[in-house]
Amino acid sequence: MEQFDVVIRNGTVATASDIMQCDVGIKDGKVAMLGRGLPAGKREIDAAGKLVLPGGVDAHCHLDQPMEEGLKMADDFRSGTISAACGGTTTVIPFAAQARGQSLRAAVEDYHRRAEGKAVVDYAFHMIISDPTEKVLKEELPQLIREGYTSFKIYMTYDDMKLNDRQILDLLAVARREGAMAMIHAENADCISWLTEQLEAAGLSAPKYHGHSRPMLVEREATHRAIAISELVDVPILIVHVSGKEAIEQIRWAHGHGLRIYAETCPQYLVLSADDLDQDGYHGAKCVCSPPPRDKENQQYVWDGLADGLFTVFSSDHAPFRYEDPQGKKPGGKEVPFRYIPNGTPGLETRLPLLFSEGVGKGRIDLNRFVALTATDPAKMYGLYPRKGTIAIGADADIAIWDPHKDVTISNDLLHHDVDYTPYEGMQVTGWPVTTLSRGEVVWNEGQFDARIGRGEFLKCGLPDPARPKKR
Ligand code: DUC
Ligand code: ZN
Ligand code: ZN
Repeated sequence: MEQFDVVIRNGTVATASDIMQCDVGIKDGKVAMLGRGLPAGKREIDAAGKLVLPGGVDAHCHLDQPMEEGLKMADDFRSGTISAACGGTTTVIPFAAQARGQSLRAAVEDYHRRAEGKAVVDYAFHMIISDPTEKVLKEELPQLIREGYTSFKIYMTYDDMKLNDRQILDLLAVARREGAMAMIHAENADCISWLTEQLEAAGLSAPKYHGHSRPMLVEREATHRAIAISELVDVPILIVHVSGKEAIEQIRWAHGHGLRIYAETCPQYLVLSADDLDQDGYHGAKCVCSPPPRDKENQQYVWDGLADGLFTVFSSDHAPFRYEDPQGKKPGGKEVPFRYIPNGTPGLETRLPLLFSEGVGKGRIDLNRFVALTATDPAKMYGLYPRKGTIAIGADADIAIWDPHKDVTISNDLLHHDVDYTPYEGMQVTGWPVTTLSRGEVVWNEGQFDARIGRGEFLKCGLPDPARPKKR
């Protein structure tokens, strides 16, 4: 009888720290052995000429998140996780969002119902807290953290989500006491609403003015305020979707002062720019997301931060709204002023190929850094390591096998999400995941997705080591 269920043979295995020519033996969904000339498996995969990488951990994506009246996300856990798997991602962490007036536990329970029976890869939840009542702060949040929901997002903008500084202080104090990771969307809400009114009064409401309503300054100010609040409470935070220079400068300042401030960025801040919001007609709506894409100089700052360790996490921030959809980018079937365009771009399936091609392929980051940013470090940030995010004995056999030379012209027809466009249409990339294994099961191979819908398992997260306070 074969010792292994699967053996991946002759590939180049890379982790966040090592690169080795070896075979990977998989048994019962786990990596069981690394070595040369392993005995036969029930299934043999020849990875000669290929890269064998940990499956991606996409630690920031939005799937089937309840929206305000009239809007709907295009991807649920089924289409979203299929798209993830076909793009080499084997773990997703979307958001259980609390509506104002809703109990946090009810939001989490509702989100479980949305995921169960649908996910094809494993998933954990972050929470979004929009209503930090006494009950949430004293009972629900501490209890949920202890049950394996060990991270939550705080919004500093959006009328239905934003928290004031006092509320953020209260939540960070809970994060500190319980050991959770707080993620912060840092944009100054009042500046945005004031600028939006000024623009509208001047008749400037086309999609491109979304960018004008959220200049870098509003992100810089909120980033600095979030850093100061984190310093006061003495608890690490993670700033999500950082878009450019001025926010990066604040984070560098914090690092220079010995503060534990982590940062995430996303593909849209590397390869999209304000020009993409300024497409003919209303097409710029496809690239409306917050913070907005900036310019070439800002892109370079983001690249520098990816290369030199300023950023810890590279996520998609997949926020899927169809373009031709009355519940999507054209609410009510109309081309609306920018303030009513739902924010977000799709990108679960293109996250890894874009960073691989533009980053590793063009010599901006090396392969180990690519693995760290896309798999290992997100798993560490959110308490999933070492089960997820690496190739090591005993880890889940979540693996993406890459053809590093495969040339692909990105087209929405190739992708598996339920969105009717990709912002990256027509982009040429080199390198694509050709086979994806989730817990040792081949779910994507040579252009075919094949796995039982609902096979994805919920992951309870441990307390993340990086969330420990400095105790200064
Ligand atoms: N923030 C997100 O994290 N995702 C989509 C839109 C937003 O503002
Ligand atoms: Zn956000
Ligand atoms: Zn998001």
